[in-house]
This record gives sequence, C-alpha cells and structure tokens, in this order.
Amino acid sequence: MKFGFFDDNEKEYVITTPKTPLPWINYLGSNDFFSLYSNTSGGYSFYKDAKLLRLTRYRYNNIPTDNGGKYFYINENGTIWNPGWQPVKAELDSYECRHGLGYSKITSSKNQLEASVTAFVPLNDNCEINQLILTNHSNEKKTFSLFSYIEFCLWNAVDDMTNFQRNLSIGEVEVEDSVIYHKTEYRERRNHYAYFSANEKPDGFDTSRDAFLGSYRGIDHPQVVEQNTSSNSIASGWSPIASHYFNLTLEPGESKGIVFVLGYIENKEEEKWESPGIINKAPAKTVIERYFTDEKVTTALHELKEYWKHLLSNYSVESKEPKLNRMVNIWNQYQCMVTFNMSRSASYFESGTGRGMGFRDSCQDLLGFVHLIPDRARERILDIASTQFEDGSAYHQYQPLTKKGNLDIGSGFNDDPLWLIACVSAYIKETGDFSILAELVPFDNDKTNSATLFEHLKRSLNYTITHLGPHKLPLIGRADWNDCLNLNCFSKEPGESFQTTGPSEGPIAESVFIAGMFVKYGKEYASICHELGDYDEEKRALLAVDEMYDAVLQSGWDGDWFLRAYDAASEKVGSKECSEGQIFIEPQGFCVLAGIGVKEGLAQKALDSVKERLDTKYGIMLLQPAYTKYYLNLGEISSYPPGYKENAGIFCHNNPWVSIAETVIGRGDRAFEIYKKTCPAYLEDISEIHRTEPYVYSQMIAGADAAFHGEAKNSWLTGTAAWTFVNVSQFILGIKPDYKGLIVDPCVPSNFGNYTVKRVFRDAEYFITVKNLDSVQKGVKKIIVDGVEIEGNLIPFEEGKTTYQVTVFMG
Ligand code: BGC
Ligand code: IFM
Repeated sequence: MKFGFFDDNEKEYVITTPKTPLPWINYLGSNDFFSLYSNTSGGYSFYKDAKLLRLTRYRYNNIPTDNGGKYFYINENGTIWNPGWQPVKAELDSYECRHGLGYSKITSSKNQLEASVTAFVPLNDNCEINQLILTNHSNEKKTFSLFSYIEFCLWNAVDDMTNFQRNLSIGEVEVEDSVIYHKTEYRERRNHYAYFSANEKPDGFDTSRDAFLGSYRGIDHPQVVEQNTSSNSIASGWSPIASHYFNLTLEPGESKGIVFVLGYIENKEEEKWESPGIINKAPAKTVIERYFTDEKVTTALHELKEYWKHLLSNYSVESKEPKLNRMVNIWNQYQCMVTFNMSRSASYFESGTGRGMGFRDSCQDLLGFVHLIPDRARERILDIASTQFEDGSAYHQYQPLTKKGNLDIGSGFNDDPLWLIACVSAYIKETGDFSILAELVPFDNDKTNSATLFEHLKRSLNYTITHLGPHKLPLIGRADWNDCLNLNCFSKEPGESFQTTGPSEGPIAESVFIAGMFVKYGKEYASICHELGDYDEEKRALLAVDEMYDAVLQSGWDGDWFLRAYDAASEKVGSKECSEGQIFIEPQGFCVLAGIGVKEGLAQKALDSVKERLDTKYGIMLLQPAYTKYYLNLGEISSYPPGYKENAGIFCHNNPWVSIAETVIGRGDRAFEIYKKTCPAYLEDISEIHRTEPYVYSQMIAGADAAFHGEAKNSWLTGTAAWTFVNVSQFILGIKPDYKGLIVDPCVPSNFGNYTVKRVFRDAEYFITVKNLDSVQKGVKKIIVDGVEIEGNLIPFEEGKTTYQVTVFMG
C-alpha cells in the first residue's frame, strides 16, 4: 500500500494522507540552522547543535510522537482545524504534503478555504520561513481567524526537560510590532535570542503557553483559539510561546499570504554586555526584512531549489530503471547531505540530546557527500581529526557546537581510527587536493599539540598495528563497527546504560572485521604514501597489510565464511562451532570488498554462505541464528530480542558492503538484487509493512526472527545512505574517482541495458555512455574518450579540460 507518490520532475515525494504509518519527515536547513519537519508540520528547530541550542520544544515519549511543530489554527465560525491536520486532527476535505529538497509544502482545505504552508530554511540566513497562503474557493465572503503557534525551548534541550525548579522562573519574552522575541538567558549571556515574526501586524498575540491553552488543555484545543481571540499575554517564567492572532476576511476567489519567520540571532562578541537588559534587535529586523514579501520568499525558495539542482548535477544517471534513477539522482544524494549535516544526532529516532557527531559515522557519511561540496568535507575532516588522541585512538563522538570530544562516551572503539583514512582518501581522490595532508591538526582539540593530517593518518594505521591480539588480528576494544559486540566481558548493573558504561580495552578479544578494514584502508594509506613519493612508508604499510591478510586466512576463516571475532577467552564468535550467531554479515562484506580471499576462491564461498544463511526478501540479516539469550561474553548484541537491531535485524548499513563485495567478484545480478531489497523506492508499494519514509533509508528492517519482519525503524540518520550511494554510483554503475582521474568499471545485471552517467569531477563534466551490447555483468573491453580509444579503464584527469565525452563498451 502506498501513502503518496514520487513527483520526479519536482524532486518531491507527495504524501496524500496525514495518517502515514509513522511520521514521514523532512529536514530543512543546509548549514547551521535546521528543522525537522513532519507531514503534519511537527518537529523542532535548532541552531548548529540539537542539544545545546534548541529553539523550539519537542516532547519526548509524547503521544503522538509527532509534536512540537509550527502550527497554524484556523477558526471559521467555530470549526477549528490545522493545515497539517495536527494537533486538532479535524477531518480535512483535501490534504497533500510535498517533501522537497530542503523544503516542505502542506496544502489542505476545509469548507472551501484552502491553506498552504511552505516551510524552508533559506540558504544564507539562520531562520525558518513559513509562508502561509489562504484562499477562499467558495462563492461567499469568508471571515475567520488565524493563530500561529510555536513553543520555545529554553536552549539546552536536556536542561529544558529536567531543571524545572529553575526553568519555570527564567522565561522572558518581548513583543514589538509583529515580532515576538524569546530572550531567556539574555541576562547572563546577552549573546543570543530567538524571534518569531509575521510580515503583517496581528490583531493580537500570546506568549504565555498557559494563557494560550487554558488550564488542563492540550494543544489540540487551545482556549484562545476556541474563544476566537488572543489574550495578549506576556510570559514571565513558566513556558514561553509565540502566537500571532489575525482576524481575516477573504472575498470569493481571494488569496492572502502571510510570512512567518522563526529566527536565531547570536550577537557578535563585541556586542555583548554593551547595553545590559536590552537585546539588539537590529540583526533580527534585517533578516525579517529580507523575507518580508511573498515575492522575496518565492525568490529565496527558488534559490534553494537551484542550489539543489546544481548539487545534484554532480552525479546523475539515466537507465531503464526509473526507481534506480530517482534514488541516485535525487533521494540518496539528498539523504547523504542530511546525514553529513546531522550525523546521528537529531531525527524522530535519535533524540538530538544524546550522541552528537560520531567519529566513525561522520567519516563514513563523508564518503557519500564529498562529491557534493568538497570544501565542507575538507572542513569536517579537520574537525573530526582534531578529536583524535596522540596514540591514534579517538573520541567516539563529539558535540557539533563545541567540536569537543564527548567525555561520557570516551574512546576505545578500535575501528574508529581507520575510518579517518577512508574519508581522507575519498576526499583526495575526489578533489586531487593533497594539501589537506599538510594541515596542522590538534590532538584532542589541544592547539598546543598538533601534527599534520598525514601524521594523524599514520597514527590511525599504527593504532591497529600496535593493538593486535593472539591471532595477530586487531583487538576489538569496546566494540568495532558493531557497537553492540562487546567482547570484553561487560556486566551491566541495573540502571546503567550500554551507551555510556562501555567495557574497557581487553588484551585478547579480536575482530576479523577490523582486519578486513585494515586490509582495505591500509592499502588506501599505502597508495596515499605512493602518491606522495614516500615509498618507504608505502612499503611498511603494505607489509603490514600482507601480514593482516595472512592472519585473516590463517585464523579468520571458518570453512565456509569469515569468522566474526574471538572473544575475551579467545573463543570463536560467528563460527559453525557456535550454537547461536554462527555467521555474521560484516566480515563477509568487508573482507571480500577489501579483496581478501578473492584469488583463493574463498570470497565466492563466503558470499554464497551469506545468500544461503542470511538473506531474506527484505534484505540480508546481520547474523544467524539470532541470539535467544543474553551472553555475558558478547554484550549488548544479545540484549536485543531476536530479529531486531544488531541481533539479526537487517542492518541496512552493511547490505551495500555485500553488494560491493559481489561486484568485486563480478556478480552484477546479485549485487543489484541486494541493492533493490533495501532500497526505499523499491519498497514504496509495501509502505504498510515497511512503514518508514519510502524516500530514505532506515537503519534497520526487522529480520526473519522478529514479530514484524520487514518493518523498518530509525529512518534518515544512517551510514546506509553513504554506503549505498558509494555502492550504486562507484561499484554498480562503476564510476569511481581515483587520484589521477575517473575509473570506469561497471558491474550490472546482465539485462541492465545501456545507460548514461553525467559526473562532475574536479569542475569538469564527464558525459559517460555505457554500452552493454553483450549483456555481461562485468568487464570493460573498450573506452573511447573524445573520439580516441584509451588504454585501460582510467580516464586521466587533465587540468584545464572542462568536458569529456566518454563511451564505454562492456564485454
Ligand atoms: C546501536 C544501538 C546501541 C548503541 C549503544 C548503536 O550504534 O545501534 O543498538 O544501543 O549503539 O552502544
Ligand atoms: O556502527 C554503528 C554506528 O556507529 C551507529 N549505529 C549502529 C551501527 C552498528 O552498531
């Protein structure tokens, strides 16, 4: 069953009912100001950091979960409704929500009055615009009232939820003309405030939540709206809100637009303390002025759409698979931008108050983002590397506002360091910018203790080399990519959380997955050294890679697949010998994509075992058989009920690893089959089972052991976005950036037909036509560039050349 449809021309997903199985959301914002925006106009806003600078309130564990929005109430002769259906939930005569790239538009109507709200964050200002257009489609004059409504958060979202004894006395607002200023904290800080404005003088306002709602009422039937007039309340303490009230009349056929702006202002350092007790409203007024008319708003929205059109033109495909085209050309890249911006911080499943930016997460997100805005990728790499310690280990997470490592979580995830090599090499291949390696980057954010980024990479590599276990495989530490594989015997006391009370480093437990990573990214590191002409270092790295390769074959192969790990007692994990958890997905995907076992014929065996033991119609499960009880030697993984999350859920993130691995051994049919199984556009028709948004990936789909096999959770913020984009763009469609140019090496289903890719690479445009006349799955027999056949399959990048016409003949 579908709850909407794709409008590919407009690059929008159109939701046709507010009653989607779960809130289907969008993200507004490109740089610093962000909002979550659901199909019922729910969701909150923040500046830079969802925990520390939260602008509007969201109620956790609320029912319904979809809350905290920017709501508009319409009262026409006692009939009260919202354009986004919530919170009043009055039946609407029509409803449509269009989620586009960085904007959403909800249009609905009741009794021939149409309301359309377009919400977006403009490119260059720290604000969210809500443009409301009301149209009278009846033959009679309509008189009705309109109330806007947002509830302010007192900045730090955790404090806001907990420190009531203080918070209930600190709220302060100010109203001037049609602008409501939220000033809480200005006394001690004087450096920031929020505002909510309208471009027309209202007939009244409210700023006290209690006055607006009335006693014992919720936002589904506010007293002020019911009484059809505002109370002009000025909040003092308690809960500040911003509501404008308009009494409106529309002639038949008449339309009226009102522009609302929710903005954030941070006064410049030198402006602080200049005039105690008075906020400097000038910067807010300047922003409000920039969006003061419908025309100005239309122009700003147009700029946003053009921005996205430009970004997406960096990679686009035309094939005979429309669903693939729409995912590659629009939604997958869009999700890559959102995960780059958010890491795992703020979604309808990630609270925005817990994990900030993840070290491994952000490094991986970058793989799918770097071709969009390489400069931002560069900046991010330097931020991430600054949270690394001198020994090469790293803070697992850091706070986006302060960019400081998170002490509560600390370090000890032994895969983290190697992801830095992954993202740096992807950045250099994309841009050719080797200068990044010479940047001085602090350790642990201490500017007095810095080294070049290249030195950071070396320490990443050395961290693994110096942390090997009894089988010469990498020590796992607290966990590797699989956060829940806690092999260093961890017993959780009642009330403790797995998140913050991790097990410490152990001298024995080893990870075959990190070994696969080391082979892959050790080789990447060596190739960087090669490009730099540091052949000794290249040799040292390749030697270590060879030793790791051998260690995997020696001690990491279980007969039909790769082992997962050795636990703290050196017992096998992910082996035939185990009673549960005999085979895991991660080492099969990563070892093969790193090239391990290919020439020995083991790779194919491992991938066949994946198909035989882990595959389902909804994707490949993380492990089988699922753990049915808690194992102290395994940790959190066995704390989940079978079929969920890391305990045999279909973790979408590592499905593309297996798909890439299939391309490494040339099985394009299987690689694409795996691609399609978890790809949201291919799941649109079963939205009642899948339940999350059909335009973005979710972290997990419940596995075969779960009660609701096929049901997805944790949509949006997942490394799946980046890895599927890497898979489809570089391995299936086969256009891969490299140091000296673009490599073309497709691996497609035999019946895939011809296709074209447009790729912008280092400012040059490549128009690539792939002809598969022999219906093969892999293999390039000839490449013609601008009429001339080249040797091999690397199209060399030539400085100054702006277009490349390329024809590739598979065979
Ligand atoms: C996993 C969760 C786990 C958390 C805590 C996450 O990466 O997906 O299942 O609870 O890590 O370590
Ligand atoms: O690798 C992790 C990631 O960092 C956060 N989400 C879950 C993954 C698997 O545990």
